[in-house]
Amino acid sequence: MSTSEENKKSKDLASNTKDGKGKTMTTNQGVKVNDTNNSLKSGERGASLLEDFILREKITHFDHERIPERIVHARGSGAHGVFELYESLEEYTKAGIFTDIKRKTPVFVRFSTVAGNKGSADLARDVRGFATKFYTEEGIFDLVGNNMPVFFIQDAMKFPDLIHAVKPEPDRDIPQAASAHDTFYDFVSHTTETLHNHIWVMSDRAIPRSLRMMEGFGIHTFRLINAEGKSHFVKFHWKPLLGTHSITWDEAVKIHGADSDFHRRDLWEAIDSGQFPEWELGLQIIPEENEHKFDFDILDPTKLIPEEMVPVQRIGKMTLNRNPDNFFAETEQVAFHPGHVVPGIDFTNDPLLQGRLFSYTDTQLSRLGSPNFHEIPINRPINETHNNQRDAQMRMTVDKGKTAYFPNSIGGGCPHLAKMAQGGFTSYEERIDAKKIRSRSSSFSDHYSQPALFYRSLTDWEQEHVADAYTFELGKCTYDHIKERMLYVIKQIDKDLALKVADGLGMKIPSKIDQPVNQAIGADANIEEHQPTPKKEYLKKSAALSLTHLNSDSIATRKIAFLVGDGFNGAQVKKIKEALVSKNAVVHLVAPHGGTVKCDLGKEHPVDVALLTTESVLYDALYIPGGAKSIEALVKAPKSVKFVNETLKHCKALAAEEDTFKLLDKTAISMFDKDAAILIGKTPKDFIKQIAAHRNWDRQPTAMNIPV
Ligand code: HDE
Repeated sequence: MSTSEENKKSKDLASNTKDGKGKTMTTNQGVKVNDTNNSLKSGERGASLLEDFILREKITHFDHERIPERIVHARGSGAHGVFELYESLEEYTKAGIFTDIKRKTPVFVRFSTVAGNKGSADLARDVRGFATKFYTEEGIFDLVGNNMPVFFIQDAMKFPDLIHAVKPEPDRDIPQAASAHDTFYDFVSHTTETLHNHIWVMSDRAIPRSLRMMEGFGIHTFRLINAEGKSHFVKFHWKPLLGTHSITWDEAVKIHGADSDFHRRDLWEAIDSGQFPEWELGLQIIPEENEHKFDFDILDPTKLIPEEMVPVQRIGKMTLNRNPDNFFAETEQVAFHPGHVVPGIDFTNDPLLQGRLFSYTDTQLSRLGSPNFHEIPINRPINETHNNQRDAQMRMTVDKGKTAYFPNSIGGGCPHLAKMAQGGFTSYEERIDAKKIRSRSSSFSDHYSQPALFYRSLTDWEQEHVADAYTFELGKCTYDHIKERMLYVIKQIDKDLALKVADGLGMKIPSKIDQPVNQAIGADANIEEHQPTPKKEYLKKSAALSLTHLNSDSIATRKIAFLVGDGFNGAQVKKIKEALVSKNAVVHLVAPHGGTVKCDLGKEHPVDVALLTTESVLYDALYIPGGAKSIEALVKAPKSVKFVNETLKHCKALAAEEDTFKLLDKTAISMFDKDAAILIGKTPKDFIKQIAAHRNWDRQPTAMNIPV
């Protein structure tokens, strides 16, 4: 297929784009403009005149440039791409994207943080949104998921409470994009269903290395419906081909200052340089008859189905291959909706999903201002749409003809209905025979087993990070009774974890607390009956939950800093750089000054970034070439010692040549004699292996003591 044919496959916005190249400036009414710099005045130093329609049009448009940001997931980054299927899933679904292996389905993905506003920093400790719009031939399918497999709450009714608790406190509007404050922990400690998602947020999953290196999950159990109308339950997973990687909290805090657009920039630069991020779509498929065979309720969105119980089948690949042309038109105006499904995909009764099916249309009405939001280019399906809906604000379509009703004879009965065999959507005929109640199923009452399973499945260093995160977050709370309640509920998950956090807070774990922990119940409900049930251990560990099992051999797009001064060893730099670049890593020459640096061969090399304007936390690994003059220059640049020490502290790979010890002796390197990720005078192969390993976590207990 030619490149132009390929491009046609991605969502085509061409008819709506313009760039003004070579064109004359006009008003929005098409009048040519001959001055856009001066308003019309009554004399050179006179008052401006109301008749200046050019000024008024320009200012009015400007005044209305912003639309309300999303109440949640306001900060986002998007990209276009394509989804390709490996094998037909005809047995389970009739959806074309999951049965036609010849198709290349265009997609648009928007990643986001949840709590912060549109201008907040990328590295907040938070859940990440992972929303995918599939422009299928049968209509739009939106998979609006997160980078964690479970959610905070079980019923949509609690969503405003959760979000009000985590957002900045309303009297002072702080803290921005941070859960570390009283109102959030007041809520969490009273609402134990939150504890599973919460412990994921305390883990390194909440501070990803890159949007390209995180998993995605549809969270809810959905249904797949085949041509015979048979249903299977399904959970959706995105598995990144670059592996799943995170950073440390110390780096996150520093990246906030060094580059608050770290994730957005990383996604843009990777796509721009042709290093297209890829994910495989995985499905966990559960036959209808197995619905009640688990130790938990598969309709409960605070539960995951361990991969050891139902394996994830990888069924296709998504490649993000094009940056948006315009952030506002695409990333900001894109409107996702879990209710956008196509024949072959259907809902379950998960009470969180059911509430979402209402919320997402409602939110678009307030954000995008009209029920015609589907006409905005990024939201338009690629197939034709016809119905009798008409008018409303900002209608773009010019509907022809007399009839806007059904049934009709004047319009020839059109648009006519589609039978199921012609692809008409019919809902799965689930049997319902029930009383109308406002309550929570007791099958949703196990709030401790899965947070405990998650914690048990982590390695020592991951558990250490979780304990540190709880201690940091609770340390920011000011009410002792909230911290005590939290210590009490953490103890129900894992006693050792609670002891570590209590130790860090300088507090004791209370043996009992005044009020019941689960208060997500009605006023007339029996409080005792709704307390979380005792923890169960139906699985010792789930390997898939630890980051150590989600690695990849690739070092593509990893950023490696080469610390150099004038006189560096040119041959060494050439050799290591070539080896890294051949594996698609990105190399930056970091020098004590900007401009160019001269190597020992007398050649000038452009400096990618001066030490003063960068930080080690923006890189994945460090290489220091030899060259006596270069090392002397680096010794004189005080920030280079900090650069090395931080690389060590964050357990990253560090390769240096034998003659760099004048610099290395000033750093903390001697603390790490047997560190596998410190390579002195070794081959590029060893370095590449260490970069691919992401971090040498064995270093962590010592690294914590490096004072940077
Ligand atoms: Fe959302 N959510 N949500 N959410 N959500 C929105 O829709 C809502 C939930 C998720 O990049 C809003 O268009 C309710 C779960 C993502 O544009 C809003 C409930 C999951 C995005 C909304 C939930 C998500 C949103 C705000 C509880 C993971 C960003 C703007 C019933 C499966 C999509 C918008 C994008 C956005 C409501 C729970 C993921 C207000 C009421 C569970 C990734 O409609």
